[in-house]
Amino acid sequence: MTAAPAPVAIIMGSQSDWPTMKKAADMLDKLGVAWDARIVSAHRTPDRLVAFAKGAEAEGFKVVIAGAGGAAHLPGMVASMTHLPVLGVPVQSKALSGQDSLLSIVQMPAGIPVGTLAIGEAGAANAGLLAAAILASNDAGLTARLKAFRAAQTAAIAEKPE
Ligand code: RP5
Repeated sequence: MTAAPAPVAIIMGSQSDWPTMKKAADMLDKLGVAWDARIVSAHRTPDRLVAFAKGAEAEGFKVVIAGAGGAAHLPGMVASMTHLPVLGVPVQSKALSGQDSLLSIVQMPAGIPVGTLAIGEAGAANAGLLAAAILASNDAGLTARLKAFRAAQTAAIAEKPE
């Protein structure tokens, strides 16, 4: 029997983005959603970018999470070549603390959407949650796991500080 393809692609511009983007993978693991991570650079591997974006749907992906830092063209370029939902994660850059990444990703012209998350690890974790929520629209089991995650998160918050 052939295993079903992973529904979520996690792509990033550099190996150096992985510690951030792993937070998306960790969240998807918690929710029982399979993922496949790849390094795809808009600047350093443009042909790989085009091949990935044009082939993502045929590969069986349903959602793309794309993280990049600095002049972060990756999410927008991928979104221009696929109809899959693209979630952009601005990776915290050294020079401008991710403000550059955020503005590069969020300011898409009308017509090519990128769902932009917060800078850094929080954005990556939330991209995992959002990808799961997109997939959950026709997956009752995943909906239940998302609700359980929220309930556990709520239960873990103390009423008073120690
Ligand atoms: C971007 O340049 C990557 O997404 C990364 O955030 C940033 C720095 O890359 P490295 O120089 O660490 O490879 O393309």
